[in-house]
Amino acid sequence: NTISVVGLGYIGLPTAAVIASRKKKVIGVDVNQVAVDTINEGRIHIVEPELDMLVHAAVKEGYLRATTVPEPADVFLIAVPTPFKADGGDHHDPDLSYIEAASKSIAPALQKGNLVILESTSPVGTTEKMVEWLAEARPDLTFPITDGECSDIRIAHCPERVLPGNILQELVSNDRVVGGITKLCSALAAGFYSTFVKGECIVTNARTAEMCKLTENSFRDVNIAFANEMSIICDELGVDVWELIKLANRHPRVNILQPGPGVGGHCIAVDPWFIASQAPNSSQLIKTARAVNDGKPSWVVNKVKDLVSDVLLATGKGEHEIRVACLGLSFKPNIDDLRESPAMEVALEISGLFQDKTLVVEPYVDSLPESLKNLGARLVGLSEALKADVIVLLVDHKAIVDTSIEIQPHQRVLDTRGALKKF
Ligand code: SAJ
Repeated sequence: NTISVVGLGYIGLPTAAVIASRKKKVIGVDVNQVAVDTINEGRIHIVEPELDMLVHAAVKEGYLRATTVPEPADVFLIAVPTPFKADGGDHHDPDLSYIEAASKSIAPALQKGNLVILESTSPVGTTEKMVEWLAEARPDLTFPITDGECSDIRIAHCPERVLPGNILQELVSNDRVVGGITKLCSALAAGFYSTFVKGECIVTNARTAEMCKLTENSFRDVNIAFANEMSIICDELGVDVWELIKLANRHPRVNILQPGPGVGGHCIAVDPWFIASQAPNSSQLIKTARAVNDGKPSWVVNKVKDLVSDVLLATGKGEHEIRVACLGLSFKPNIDDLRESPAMEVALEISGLFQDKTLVVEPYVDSLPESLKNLGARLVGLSEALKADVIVLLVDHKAIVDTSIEIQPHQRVLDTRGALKKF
C-alpha cells in the first residue's frame, strides 16, 4: 500500500512521517521545491518537537520520499491550507484554490480503487466540490455520489485536530471524525485511519465532518472571547479575573478558558469565519466572539499607555527616559511561531508608540522581525527587560513565567496571561 500526502506543512509532514514510521511507503507532494529538497535530505522546514528525528529516520529507511509531481498511490491525503480570500475585505470568505489545485494535480495519477481524503479545514460542501473537480479532470473514472452505487474512486473528509506543539502525540491519540461521500467511502477511510490512529475513528457524512471541525474551533473561540470579555469587565470592577475563573470553574458544569492578549494562530481565529461566511445572518454570537478577541490587543495597548502615564506622574521621568518591555511574541506559549500572533500585534503597536524605548524578550528567536527592528525595538534577555518601567507579559513561555520577578515601587506590570510570579 502506498500513501500519498499532498501538502507537506504543519499537518501533512507530521502525518506523512507518522505513517512512514509504521513502515508504509509514503510519497509526500508539495509545490515548494525547497521543502521537497529539505525533506529528501532528511531534514524539516517547519518547527515541531521530535518531528526532525521522525522525518530523518523515515527518509533514511526509504519509507518517505518527497516530490513536486504527484505519482500513483493507493490513498491520497490532501492537507493544504484554506486561508481567506485576499480580496475579501471584511467578508473573510474562504479561499479553496489550494484544494482545487491539489485535486487537479492528483487527478492524472488517480487509478480505479483509490481513496482520496481531504484533511484541510473546509467550509461545508467542499468535499462535494472536490468530487466535482476530480470528476471533471477524469471523465474516464466514476466518482461517488449516493449510497448503494459503487464508484472507481472513494472520497471522504477527515479533518485534522492536532495541537501545534503536540502534533505527533495527538495525531495518534486523538479520536477522528470521518465523513465519506457515501457509507462505503466512510468505512474505507475509517479503516485507513485505524492503521495508525489509536483514538476512535467515528463515522458520519462529509458535510457533518466539515461542520464538526469548524464547530470545535468556533466553540474554543467563543469560550476564549467570554474569558477575554470577563477580563475587561473585571479590570473595570477591580476583580482579579484569574482568581474569579478559578473559582467559577469549581462549579461542576462551568469550564471557562483563559483570557489573554487576543487569539492567534491559523485556526481558531480563522475557522469561525467559515461558518459566518456561509450563514452570515445566523452567526451573531460567532461574529461577536471574533470581534471581542480581535479587539483585545488594542485594549492591551491602551492599558500600557495608561501605565506609562502613571509612571511619568509617579516618577517625574521624561517620556524619553521610559522603557517598556514586552515579554513574548509567539501566538501561544513554548513555540516559535510568530505568525498571526496577538502578542506580535501588541509589540508592534507599543514599539510604534514608544520608538527606540521598547525592549522585547522572546526566548524562541535569535533576532527580532524587521518590522519591530525598524521601530527601534531591541531583543534583550529577561533580566534586562525586568528593569523596564512598564513590563507587559504577552506570552506565558515557561522560560519567562518560571522566573519570580521582583517589582520596584515605580514599576508597573500588565500580566495579560495571569501567569507571572510577582513578589
Ligand atoms: N488561547 C487563549 N486562551 C485559552 C486558550 C487559547 O487566549 O484558554 C489562545 C492562544 O494563546 C492562541 C489561540 O488561543 O493565541 C489559539 O491557541 P490554541 O492552543 O487554542 O489552538 P491552536 O490554534 O494551536 O490549535 C487549535 C486546536 N483546536 C482546539 O483546541 C479546538 C487544535 O486541536 C486544532 O487542530 C487546530 O486549532 C487546528 O489546526 O484547527
